[in-house]
Amino acid sequence: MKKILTLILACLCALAFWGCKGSKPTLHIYVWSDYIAPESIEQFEEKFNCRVIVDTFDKNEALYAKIKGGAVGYDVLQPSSYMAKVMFDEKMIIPLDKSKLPNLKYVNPKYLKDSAIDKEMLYSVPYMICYACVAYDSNKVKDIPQSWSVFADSRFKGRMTLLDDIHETIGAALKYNGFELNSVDDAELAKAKETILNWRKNVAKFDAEAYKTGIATGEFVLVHGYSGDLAQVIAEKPHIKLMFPKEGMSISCDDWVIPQGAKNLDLAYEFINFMTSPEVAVQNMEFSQYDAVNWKARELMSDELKNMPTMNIPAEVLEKSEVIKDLGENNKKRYKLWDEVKL
Ligand code: N2P
Repeated sequence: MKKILTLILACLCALAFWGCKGSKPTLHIYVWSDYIAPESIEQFEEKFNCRVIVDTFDKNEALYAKIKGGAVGYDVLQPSSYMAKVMFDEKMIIPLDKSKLPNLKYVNPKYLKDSAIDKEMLYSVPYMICYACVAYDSNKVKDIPQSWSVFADSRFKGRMTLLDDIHETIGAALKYNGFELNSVDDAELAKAKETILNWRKNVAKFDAEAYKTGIATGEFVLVHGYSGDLAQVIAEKPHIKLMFPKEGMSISCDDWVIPQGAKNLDLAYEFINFMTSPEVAVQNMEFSQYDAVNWKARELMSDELKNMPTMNIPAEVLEKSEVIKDLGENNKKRYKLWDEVKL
């Protein structure tokens, strides 16, 4: 009996030893969907002998609520810049040690100077720029204006979607009315509400994820969506076209940040640095069709990507487009409006 017990103990010790030897550090990241090339994740895992677990979200508010609600265990997050600021102000993410991020030298300095919210990259590293625009099925949708007013067109009733995103859809309605994207003026917001209620009569739903499959399969004929995601669809289905409303669009950037309490800090820095290397950044541009905030990666783009409409937005539309900002206390006005207009 004693011998058997000794044998079992020896086996358990051996198993524990091999288990430890075989276990790899695991990096948990929480990011937007369809945004990171699977091969980048594989290359990172191989280079750093680790595993990466990728969880995805489709709204900044979902990310914020999850982390604020106490979700622990993530090492890297990917909020849009205005949400990164909120999270930093609320001490949900940490200031970055830039000595661990040598690839920051590739981040486009013009973007930092002109458009970034965190100009010094104190707590965030920019990843990709995104515009919210419109995609339509050119076989079924003809003669549309280059304007947000297309959502008022009852010809497409029930076959259009608007983004399920407070700042995007309120922003589009404000721009349509000639106001600033980040306006918190009561009269202007009231006008935007009236516009959304008018558009709402014609849209099937507010949606931030299914619109991609919806426009690709013909379920919807016209959708409000994120530029790169829409470009992913048109790369496969050339009859889907993009429309950049003449009144201007929203511009947002999604950033890498590290949450308070991240368990794998060194690996988190390695991951952000890896994703900011030009070769990996361009791999992700080609995959996601978004525009990386990386001057060197932009030089490495394929001709095919260079020619995509999302890389050639008309200058007059860009001039009227604005970066989404954090509105502080005034966000409450928008949450109230959003509750009143949501289907
Ligand atoms: C990625 C969507 C990111 C756009 N699929 C929102 N900023």
